[in-house]
Amino acid sequence: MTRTARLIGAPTDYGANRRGVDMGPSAIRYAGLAAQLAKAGIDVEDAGDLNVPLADERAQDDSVELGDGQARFIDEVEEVSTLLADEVASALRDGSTPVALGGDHSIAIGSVRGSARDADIGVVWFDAHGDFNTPSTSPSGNVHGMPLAAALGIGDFEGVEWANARGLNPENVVLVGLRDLDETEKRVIRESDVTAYTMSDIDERGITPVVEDALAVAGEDTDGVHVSLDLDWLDPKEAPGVGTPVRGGVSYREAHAALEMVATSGVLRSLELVEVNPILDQHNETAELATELAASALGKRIL
Ligand code: NNH
Ligand code: MN
Ligand code: MN
Ligand code: MN
Repeated sequence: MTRTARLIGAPTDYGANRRGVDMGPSAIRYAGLAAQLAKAGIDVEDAGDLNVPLADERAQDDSVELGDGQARFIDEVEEVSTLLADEVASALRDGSTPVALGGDHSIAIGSVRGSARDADIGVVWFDAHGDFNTPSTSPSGNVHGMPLAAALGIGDFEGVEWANARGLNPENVVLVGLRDLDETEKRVIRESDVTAYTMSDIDERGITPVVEDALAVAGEDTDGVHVSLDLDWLDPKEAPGVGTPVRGGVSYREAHAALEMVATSGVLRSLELVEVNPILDQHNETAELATELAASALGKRIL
C-alpha cells in the first residue's frame, strides 16, 4: 500500500531565541519536499500552514510563569501546539502519515500529543539536545528545550492538559545522539524511565545497532512511533542552518542510515522536521537535507 504523507507547516519561533526558524516550512517546501516524496513513490497532501499567533504581537512580557518556573511565550506555544495536535490527529484518522514542518522544537508538544490521541505511541528523538528541561530547570526559558518533559508531564508540566500526551509512556521514549545537556536536565533524564543514547554510544557501537535498539524500545507494545528530527542532530558542517549548532554530530550518511532504518522498521506513525532556520542557512542546504531525510524515513529506496 502506498503511504500518503500529509505536510503540516508550523511556522513558529516562539520556543526559540533566534528568530527566523518560523520560515522553516517555506524553506523546506521550497527545497522540494513534495516533489522528492512523489519521486520516491509516496503520495503527498499539503495541509498548508497552521495559523500561528502574530509575530508582532510578541509580548513585552516574554517571561511567563508555568508552575514554579519560567517559560517564554508559553501561551503562544500552547496555541500552536493545540492547533498542531488536532491536525496531526486528523491526518492519522484519514489514514495519512503526518509530517510536521517546524518551526522550533516546541511544536513537538503538539505533534506528540496529536499522534498519541487515539493510540499508544513511542517516540524516537534525534537531537543534539535532550529537550528535557522544565520551566524550573531551564537555563534559557525557551520552550524548544522542554518539549519531551512537557509531553511526559514532568515537573511543572504535571497535569498541564494541553501539553501532556496521554498514550505515551517514558519506557517508549528514546533519545539518540545527545551531546549537549544542561546539568539539571541530565539528572531529570537519568531519573526518568526514558532511554538515552549519546554520541559516545554511536562512536562505540555505530549508528545502525543504536538506531535498531532505539526503534525496538520505542516500538515495543505500541501502535507506532513518532520520529522527531531536530536538524541540529547532524554535524553543523552538514546542517549549518540551525539556531543552536553543536559540534560532533552525526554525518550525512549516518543520518540517512538512521532514517532508512525508520522506514524499514515499519513502525513510523508520524514525523517532524524542526529547527531549520533559513536565515542562518547556506543556500538552503539544511532545508534540502531535511527533505532528503524525510524521503528516507518515508521509504525512499536507493535501488
Ligand atoms: N538545552 C538548551 C535549553 O534548554 C538548548 C535547547 N536547544 C535546542 N534543543 N535546540 O534541541 O535552552
Ligand atoms: Mn530539539
Ligand atoms: Mn503502552
Ligand atoms: Mn537540538
